[in-house]
Amino acid sequence: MATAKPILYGAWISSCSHRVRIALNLKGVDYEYKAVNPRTDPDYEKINPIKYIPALVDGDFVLSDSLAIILYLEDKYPQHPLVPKDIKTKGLDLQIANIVCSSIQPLQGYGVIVVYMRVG
Ligand SMILES: N[C@@H](CCC(=O)N[C@@H](CS)C(=O)NCC(=O)O)C(=O)O
Repeated sequence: MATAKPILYGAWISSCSHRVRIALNLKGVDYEYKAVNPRTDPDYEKINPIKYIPALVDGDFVLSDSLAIILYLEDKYPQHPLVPKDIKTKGLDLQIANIVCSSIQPLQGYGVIVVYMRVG
């Protein structure tokens, strides 16, 4: 029996979604892409109650957060590894990834921009 393809929920404007699409494509995973507006699509809240993209649906398993999804994909699809074996290189790679995910990207998010535009 064929296994269902994983489904990635994302949006064209979302760099977090792009990260996961790049990982899926580098690994050659056959997946379905569904574009959503996480703020206005009422059905999306049922998939990811915190209403953030991306989210990956793999069978009955739902995972959100781009880095968590990428590390899940790395374990599930070991072909074309994304994470180095060398622990120092791996540490530095995760450092860069976390700076992007936690220190740079959130400042460009809708929430921050909307608050800044109201206050500034
Ligand atoms: N740490 C999360 C951040 C997710 C995130 O900020 N997603 C943005 C799009 S890139 C989002 O869904 N924003 C919706 C909103 O601000 O309402 C990740 O890396 O996936």
